[in-house]
Formats: sequence, C-alpha cells, structure tokens
Amino acid sequence: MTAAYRTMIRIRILEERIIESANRDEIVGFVHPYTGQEAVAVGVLAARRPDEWVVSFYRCHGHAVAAGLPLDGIVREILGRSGGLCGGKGGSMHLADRTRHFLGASSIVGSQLAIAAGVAMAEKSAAAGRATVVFCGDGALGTGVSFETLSIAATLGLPLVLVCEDNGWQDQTRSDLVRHRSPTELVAGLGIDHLEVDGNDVEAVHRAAGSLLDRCRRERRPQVLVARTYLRHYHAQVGAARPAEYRPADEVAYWRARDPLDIAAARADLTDAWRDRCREETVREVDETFAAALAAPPPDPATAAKQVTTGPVAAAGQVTTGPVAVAR
Ligand SMILES: Cc1ncc(C[n+]2csc(CCOP(=O)(O)OP(=O)(O)O)c2C)c(N)n1
Ligand SMILES: [Mg+2]
Repeated sequence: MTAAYRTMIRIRILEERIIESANRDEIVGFVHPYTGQEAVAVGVLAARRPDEWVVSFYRCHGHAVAAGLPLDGIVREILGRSGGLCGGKGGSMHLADRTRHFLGASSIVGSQLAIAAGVAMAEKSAAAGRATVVFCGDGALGTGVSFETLSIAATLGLPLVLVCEDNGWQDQTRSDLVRHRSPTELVAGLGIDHLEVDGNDVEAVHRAAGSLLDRCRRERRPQVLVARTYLRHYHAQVGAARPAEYRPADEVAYWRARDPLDIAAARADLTDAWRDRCREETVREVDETFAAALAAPPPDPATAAKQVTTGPVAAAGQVTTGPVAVAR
C-alpha cells in the first residue's frame, strides 16, 4: 500500500506542477490534469504484467507514471523539450514509450479502443497469453467506435481489458445529459463481463483489475472495469486559460472529501508525519525534474520529420512510405 501511495502522490504533485507551468504559459497546447483519479491508474497498472500493452488517451500523465515511464522523459515531453519520450514533439496528450509497453495516447475520443483492439487481436494469436489494457473516459462510451470495438472484441474473443474512468462529465457537459445509460448498463447490454468499482479506493481497484486481468488472460475475451471517480480540478486548460468551476459546489465538495490519497493513507495507517515527508521528497524530485527539463533545448527543427513512423516495420527515426512521406 505504501508503494501505491507513493505512486499516487507522484502523480498528484506532477499534475500540480504541470498546472503551475501551464499557468506560466510554459506548455504549448492542451493539458488535461488527472488529479483525483490517481487510484484508477495506480490500482489497474499495479495488476498488469510489465510486458502487457497499455493504450491511453489524452488524460495520460497518470497512466504514464503508473506504468513506470521515466519522470524526466514525461516532463520533457509535456514541456516540448529534447529528451522527451517522443522527442518533445508529441506533447501532453501523446505520451508513448514502447520499451515499457506503453503504446501511446490518442486525443480522438474513443479511438484508443479501436487501436487497443488491434493490439489485442495480435496478442490473441501470440503464445504469451497477455492481456491488453486500454483506458477511456465515460464520455468515450457514447462514441460509435467504442460500440463497434466492444462488439467485435466480444465476437472475436479479444484479450482486452477496458478501464472506463467514469468521472460523470465530458468536458463541461454532464454525462447523464447526453448519454442514455450508465457505462455499466451499456457494457452489460453488450453482454460483456464487467465490474463496477469505487475508483477512489486503490485497493478495491487493484483487486477488481487483478481479477478481470486474470480472467482475460485465461478465457481470452474482453473485460470491462468501470471505475467511479471525479476530477479534482477541471477538464483541461490551454496555456493559462482554464475554465471557471462549471460543476455544482455540493458535488465538488462531496468528491473532494473522498480524496484517493486520504483513503489509501487511512487504510494503511500512514501517519501525517510520514505523508508530509513523502510529499516533501516528491516535491523535490518533481521540482528538480522540471528545472532540468526547462533548461533543455526544444527539439532540433532538423528532426521534425524523424520519428514519423507508421509502425514497427519502420526503424526508429525513419519516415515510412505513405502520405507523410509523400508530403515531404
Ligand atoms: C472524436 C472527438 N470528439 C470530440 C472531442 C473533444 N473532446 C475532447 S475531451 C472530450 C470529453 C470526453 O469525456 P470523457 O470520455 O468522459 O473523458 P474525460 O475527459 O472526462 O476524462 C471531448 C468531447 C475529441 N477530442 N474527439
Ligand atoms: Mg468523463
């Protein structure tokens, strides 16, 4: 439990530092903070095997940290610096690290399900018996591509574990205003194995994810975990521009009182002194990482067309044939 707590606070402090940086206009493009949802990434990814593929979406910082990607590479990528995980050219919404089986993150809502289903299709015929993990928001379950993907995954028996982070909102729209059924009801309607869990309770998430992953590896068919959670901050900001609070005050207060870090600390009897020390150590680590990243140069313009690969066939740094190469 202390390891889970450490990873959760690492995500929390990283996100708080990212928000500070965005407020100073140090980050180009959108930033989607993961604060409040830390227990989902940490609980799920502690249950995956390190060689199982993970596919994420634009709210990907927490998934990247929980998957064990290096903090330095994450921060440099978000700040658009050389040495970033994708050479500083992908930014906040596109963290990827194939060496750690973190395939990448997509900013097109729902598209990550189809990408992950393709990975699971390849894994189905492999001998390793691995599951593929994909994260999505609750709004993503309203997209056509998610239904097509879940339907084909169930039909073909793809070893896919979908983790739906149900924070009740999609950007500044309440999900129940635009979606006829809850994520659990939608998945149940498709006849897919699923569990619903308190997404702010890291232990409960870990237990549920562990059992779904086991069943997925054993029985080779899709599984869905719906984790009820909430964002502590807001949907996203661009540079320093962020929305005023758009959610009801009592709802925000309810969830703020259910902080996943507090729940984990109470469960493991972590003292305030231990938590303070842990916070201080993490703040120091994150501050040092940011200082080094901010001192690093932006990507060399000469590398602009490098790493524009279309698949494992292409060697790193090579531009493969196809529209991108033609456009050059
Ligand atoms: C196909 C597509 N439509 C719309 C958008 C704009 N958009 C970005 S995030 C978002 C809300 C998605 O909500 P949800 O899936 O619940 O995830 P959350 O942001 O709450 O984590 C929308 C509509 C997009 N990126 N892609
Ligand atoms: Mg949502």
